[in-house]
Amino acid sequence: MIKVLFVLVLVLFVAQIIRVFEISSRINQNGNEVSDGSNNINGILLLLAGIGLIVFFFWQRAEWMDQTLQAPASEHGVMIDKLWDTTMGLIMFVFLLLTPMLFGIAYYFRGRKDRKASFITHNNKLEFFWTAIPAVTLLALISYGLNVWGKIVNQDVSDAIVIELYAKQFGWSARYAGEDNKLGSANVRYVGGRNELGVISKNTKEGQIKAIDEKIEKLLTEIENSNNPAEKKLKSARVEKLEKKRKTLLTYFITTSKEQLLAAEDDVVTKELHLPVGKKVLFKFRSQDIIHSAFLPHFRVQMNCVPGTTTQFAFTPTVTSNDMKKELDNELFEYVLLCNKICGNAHYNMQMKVVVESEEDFNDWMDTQNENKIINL
Ligand SMILES: [Cu+2]
Repeated sequence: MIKVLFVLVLVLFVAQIIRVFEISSRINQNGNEVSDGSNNINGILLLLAGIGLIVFFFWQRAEWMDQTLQAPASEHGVMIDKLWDTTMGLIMFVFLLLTPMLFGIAYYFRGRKDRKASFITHNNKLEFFWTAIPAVTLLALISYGLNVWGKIVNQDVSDAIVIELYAKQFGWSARYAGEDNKLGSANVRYVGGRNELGVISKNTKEGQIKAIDEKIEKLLTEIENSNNPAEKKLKSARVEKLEKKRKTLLTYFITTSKEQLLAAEDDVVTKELHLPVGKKVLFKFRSQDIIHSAFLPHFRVQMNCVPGTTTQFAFTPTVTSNDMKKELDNELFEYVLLCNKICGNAHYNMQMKVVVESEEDFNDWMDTQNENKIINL
């Protein structure tokens, strides 16, 4: 009822306001004409707005241009930058051509008492040109973009190093495929203990089952020693749940092929991403919880990480971290992997350090990661 009254009051209020305007415009009927003076003011303001826009454009360039990304540190990055420069160049050309026209014409042809506007109702030639020129330009740009994207995603990856990038709220893990260059299977139900990625292997299965069995045993003794029927019931339910989980884990293990179980054993999970320079890398992206986006700005790489499926991206890093430090004259510079999809309250800090180094250094680093091998988890 109160809501209805509220709406009614609102409607009446608006009606009253409209009436006030009606009456006041009737009173001012003769003084309502736009004068040359106010036309001049409007014309000059438009001209100033146009000049302001152009000045602001050049100011932005001068002030912020050095904060844009430096030259790409990957092979395909050169193509992406060229595409970007072409698109931006065209946009700037159109902006600098049309802005003075738009605001200049608005100023030049501002209203004047002694001038009458002429008008054209229709002009086929004009219609044709202003439809055809943007259409052809966009078609060319889109074809160019699709062509570049096609080249980037259709690379030969037969000799690429396979690395899994695993996203979760809020952090990244990398999994190297080991000597066989084959990643083992994984399932979110296998996540537990040090097996953060849920990799399915003989020892991760045994570890999980052992942990479950210990929990069940503990609960069973507690049930036996308890005199509280409510507590007994609660704990029995928990035992039942754990037994169900045990069964699920075993089912996943049984349905994983022997080759895949073996492939998983030499996989290595790390908290830093190291890449050998000049070698093609094939990233396989997974997510544990929601959609994240793996973003490596310096390499011009971005790909969504989608729960329940695997996405991929292949590229070749061309500049080592040390060379980039020298080039930028910044000792503190590091490549970085970021999340580029707002995924929750700690999204801003979801990142992983990336190191590009010589193949020798890469192999040395790999040797220090032994304890992170799946077989040693
Ligand atoms: Cu994220």
